This record gives sequence, C-alpha cells and structure tokens, in this order.
Amino acid sequence: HSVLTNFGNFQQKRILSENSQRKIICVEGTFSDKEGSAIVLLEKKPFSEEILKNTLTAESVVNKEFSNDIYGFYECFPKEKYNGVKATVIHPATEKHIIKYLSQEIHLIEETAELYKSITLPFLENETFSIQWVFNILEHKKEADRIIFEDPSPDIGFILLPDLKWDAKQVEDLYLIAIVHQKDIKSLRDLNDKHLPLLKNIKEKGIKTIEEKFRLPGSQLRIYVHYQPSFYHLHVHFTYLKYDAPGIFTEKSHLLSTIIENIELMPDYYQRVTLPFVVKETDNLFLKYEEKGMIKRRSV
Ligand code: M7G
Repeated sequence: HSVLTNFGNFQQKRILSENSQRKIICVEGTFSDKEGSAIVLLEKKPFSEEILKNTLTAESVVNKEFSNDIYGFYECFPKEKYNGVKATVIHPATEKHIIKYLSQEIHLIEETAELYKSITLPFLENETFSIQWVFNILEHKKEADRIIFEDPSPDIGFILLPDLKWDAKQVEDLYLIAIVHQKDIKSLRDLNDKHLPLLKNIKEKGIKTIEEKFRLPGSQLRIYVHYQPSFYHLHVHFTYLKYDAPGIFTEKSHLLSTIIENIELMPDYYQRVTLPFVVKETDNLFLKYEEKGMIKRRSV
C-alpha cells in the first residue's frame, strides 16, 4: 500500500454503501496511476474536546441558512485542521473486500456443529481474507508504535492496540482490539477449556490497561468477539459501552464474559452449540448454504 497525499488520481466507479446515521460513505474506484480496484471509506469524525474548543471561535466561518423567531440555522466551517474527514483506503481491493462494503440483502444462518464441519469450515479453508496485517502487528512490523499493551507469552499472550476504526483521539468512540499470539485459533468455534487462561488473561489485562491509559472502568467497556469474524485469527473487540460501535448486533457479537462462563459450564460448548451468523447474498458462503437448500432468497 503506497501512501497518498491527495485524491487527484482517484476515479469513482460506484457508491458501495452509505449510512447517514454513522455519517459514512463507501466508494469503489480506481487510481489512474495504479493497477486494481480501490475502496475509499469516508467518515465524519465525532466531536472531541479539542474540536469543540476550536469550532466555537472567531476563526470558524458561519453562514446563515435561515432564521425563524428565536431559532437560527447556520452552516459552520471550522478551521481546516479541525474539519477533517476520516478516510480509509483499501488498495488493491479484492472482490471479497468490495462485497464486504457493498450494501446488500443479508440472511441469518443457524449453524449447527454439523453444518460448521460440512459447509463453513471447508469454505474457510479456501476462501477468507488474508491475515497478513495481523502477522505484521504480531511481529512488530506494522503499527508497532500504536501498541498499547503486549503480553508476549506464546500461550496466553496478546497485543492490544487501537482498531483501525478508532483514531485514538477521544474515548467517546474508543475501539481497541486484542490480537492473540496463538496462531491456530480461527474463531469462537475453536474455543474450549484449554483457552480459558488465555481468555481470562485478555479480559483482565485488557481492562487493567484501558483503566490506566484511558480512565475508563471495566464496567464501561463492551468486550466481545464476532461470529463470523472477517479475519480468522482470534481477536477480541473492546469498545466504550456508550458508543454504538459498528458490528455490535446481537446476531454478531458474543460477550467475552459469556464465552468464559459457557466454557466453564461445558468445556466443548462452542464445538456443540448452534451458532447464528449473518451472511450477505453475494458472499460465496451464502451460495454454499443456498446450494444445500438451507436458505432461500426473498421472492420478487
Ligand atoms: P472482525 O470481527 O474480524 O471483522 O474484526 P469485522 O471487520 O467484520 O468487524 C476485525 C477488526 O480488525 C475490525 O474491527 C477491523 O476494523 C480491524 N482491523 C482490520 N484491519 C485490516 C486492521 C488493521 O490493519 N489494523 C488494525 N489496527 N485494525 C484492523
């Protein structure tokens, strides 16, 4: 990935999705000087103390839209530095990345242990996102300066760092991920009693670190795992409880404390239980379940 300084070479092809509530838009396109498709995600940033302080000043330009009685409506342009839009660029983007960001119909699959073995697992073995970025973090080759805490133990160790969705500027949208050093845990499905020390270690040290660094008590954190994840190397999400972080749906998120409890009650709970997960219609995994007659599209 080469570093950009502007978007002069970007040619927009289509809008993949937008969400006015999250103030986000996702565009597919190409760079005229580079091969392959690109995805650009633009997102308005939340207000921080710093932005607020620098918006309500003489340097902001304020244009009147209209006023009525005691009510005034304006458009306000804070100084350039406080007016940034967060931009995430994925290049070159694979077809699977484009599908991930494309707005489309979704379905809920009730994945039994049997279906996991016969359909999901063989699919995962051939077709998932590269997790090179995860290894780069674990080997300190990328984002090393962003690491907030590391427990280097090969069995129970992990790295805690800001998720790419968080600029680490304000706790209002705090989003960290803990990436485990163990390399053979694909997802929640693989977890059993052997992993209890690891899971408890992540919970305990993750909370302690966040309390120290960001002054947020453990009771204000949402600590969870996604199923299915996008990246099949175990990682745990830490978000601020008050923040409606993307991906906190009941059909996708499993609280770490519940996972620990379930495994304590039954060591092979996640190898036996039926796990629901959401799949997009254009995902090849959807096609696999459709072929077996497990799901149907909406009739038109
Ligand atoms: P997931 O549950 O596998 O998938 O979480 P999701 O994207 O469907 O939630 C992976 C998490 O890793 C997400 O929260 C991503 O925002 C985050 N993430 C992805 N990448 C490629 C990076 C990266 O390069 N660096 C960091 N710090 N976080 C990333």
